[in-house]
Amino acid sequence: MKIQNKLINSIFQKILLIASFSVMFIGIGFANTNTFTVTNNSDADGICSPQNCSLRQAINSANNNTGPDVINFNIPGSQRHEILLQTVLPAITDSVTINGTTQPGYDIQNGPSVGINGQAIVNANGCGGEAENGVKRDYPGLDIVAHAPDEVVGNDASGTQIKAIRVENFCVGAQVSAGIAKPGGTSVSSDPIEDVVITESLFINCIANSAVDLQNTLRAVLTKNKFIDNSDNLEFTNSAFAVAEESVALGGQDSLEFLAGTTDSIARNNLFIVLPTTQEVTDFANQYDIPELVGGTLRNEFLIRSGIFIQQGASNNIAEYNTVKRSPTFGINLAGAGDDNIIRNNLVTDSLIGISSSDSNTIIEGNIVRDNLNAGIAIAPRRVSLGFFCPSATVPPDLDEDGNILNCGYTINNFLFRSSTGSKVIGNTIYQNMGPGIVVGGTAVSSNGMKIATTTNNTLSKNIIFDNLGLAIDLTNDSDFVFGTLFLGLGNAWFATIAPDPDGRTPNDYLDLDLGANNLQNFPVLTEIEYTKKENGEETLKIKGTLNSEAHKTYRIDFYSSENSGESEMHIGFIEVTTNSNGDADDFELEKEIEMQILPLSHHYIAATATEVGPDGELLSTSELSDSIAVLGE
Ligand SMILES: [Ca+2]
Ligand SMILES: [Ca+2]
Ligand SMILES: [Ca+2]
Ligand SMILES: [Ca+2]
Repeated sequence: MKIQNKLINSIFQKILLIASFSVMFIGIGFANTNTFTVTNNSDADGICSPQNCSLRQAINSANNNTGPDVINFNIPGSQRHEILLQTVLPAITDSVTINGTTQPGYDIQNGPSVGINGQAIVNANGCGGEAENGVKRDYPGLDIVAHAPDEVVGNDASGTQIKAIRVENFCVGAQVSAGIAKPGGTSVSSDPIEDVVITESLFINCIANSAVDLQNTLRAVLTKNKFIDNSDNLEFTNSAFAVAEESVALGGQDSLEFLAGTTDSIARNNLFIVLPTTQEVTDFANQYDIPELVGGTLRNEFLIRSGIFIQQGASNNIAEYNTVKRSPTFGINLAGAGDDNIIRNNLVTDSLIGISSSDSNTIIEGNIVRDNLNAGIAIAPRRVSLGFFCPSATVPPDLDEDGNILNCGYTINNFLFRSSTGSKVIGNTIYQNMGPGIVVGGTAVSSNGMKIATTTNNTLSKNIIFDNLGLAIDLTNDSDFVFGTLFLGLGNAWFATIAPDPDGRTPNDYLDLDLGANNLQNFPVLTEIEYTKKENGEETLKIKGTLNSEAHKTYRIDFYSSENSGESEMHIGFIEVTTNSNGDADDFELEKEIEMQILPLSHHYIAATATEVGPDGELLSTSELSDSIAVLGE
């Protein structure tokens, strides 16, 4: 009997459990998920009703209704609809999908057909200054925070999606804040937020650290967005597994930044034109209905810097398949960042320097780097000058009328130095740059003349380098050849000092005892090429040479053929040699059958590099390119 009772009780409990699960399921599936449809472009406050609903009312209602909701649009009229906000919208504190593609007449080619405009807020309140209570003025457009400050039980903005919304004329004053969509809230200490998606949206004239500022996000995805004339476009801070792809940015002081603590994130298939032409601006403005920019130039060029900027300890990120054009500093810049970032298969053109790194273990691979005003690719130490550095908005700086920092709360007058070691620059195509193809160098020197940071163990291999004004590869100890950054808080200044042709060929020295960029690795000396044509028509080349470097070490000699001397158009093979006690690897020899695939008939010149091989077979510092010798004599 006892057993039977127990069984009955158990069955009863199971039924209760199932019943309660059903209630929960119904609760999530039906009772709590609402669709709020915006029916007008007013800025009315309150809550949303089916007949009369502003975007502000829809956000209020979605926030109040715990659990994911949907905000759709059905505003009468086929023209583009603009919601002129008088005050900032309520922060999004609960998961919501704001879907601009639902507005009748939406066409992805024409961009968002609904949008918010913050001009009246900026007109009334100014931007970037300091309010009376000492709190920075923040007027973001769409502010996505983890949850409400009063922590409504169950509220969580994770999973929020913004689709096809035009976001225009907003301003965020505080340093850490975003322009417009800022998941994670106004400071980096806010709670993390997951799975935020921002797609097909258009950000215009948003003055802030960034038009889209992702902080403390996991797995955020930004796809097919457009950015024009913002002071910055897109930033990741303390984020992981984020993706920014298929977006276009015209202007922006840094088009895309991976900042402090950002890891395992990807920027892919984006087009960043840092200094667009008038025609490019006009085309974009016509397509997206920005009449004030037609025939003109961007308004926010004053702080323009790089296309992709990875800094402040961001590690293990990837930038791939992006096109970066016309940066007045660096197309892609890894500066004082974390390590182990990968820059691959990008096209970088018409910038001051195409790709630069002052970090460790950067992989720069398969990029096309051409038509840059100085070097194509530069690996160098970095001197970071910290004049007034305001690292946190919790210490708001005093500003003058022009936004220049008068007092930062605290200041650091110091220089930071950073070496650049262990990078792999492999398989890039580098041509028509106005300086060296690849430059490795710069010994950073302290104010009292001490050499502090040099750049070593960077491997340069299988790069296609031709038609540059400087050397194919230049190792230099020119102490002027350092990259500097001067942080002035909101008044960021930026400088990059680099000589277009740092010091030319660095002579070999006996036993290679000299130090500096890549330890000023000695290059091989090619001595002879033997060309043989056998009776069966088979053609072979024997390339002979010598290397003097450190004693009892192993070096890899890479051979390249080219149409012109001083270039490396095609990698044709390599051998490893070991030096004796005099540092000599005499009379090494590479024998190669000539095949069209490996040596086109026009390739009359052979040159080589030497790369130190470490004890475990790892490739370390690479030399400059040797003098070329002609295959068949001159
Ligand atoms: Ca909700
Ligand atoms: Ca040199
Ligand atoms: Ca040397
Ligand atoms: Ca040396």
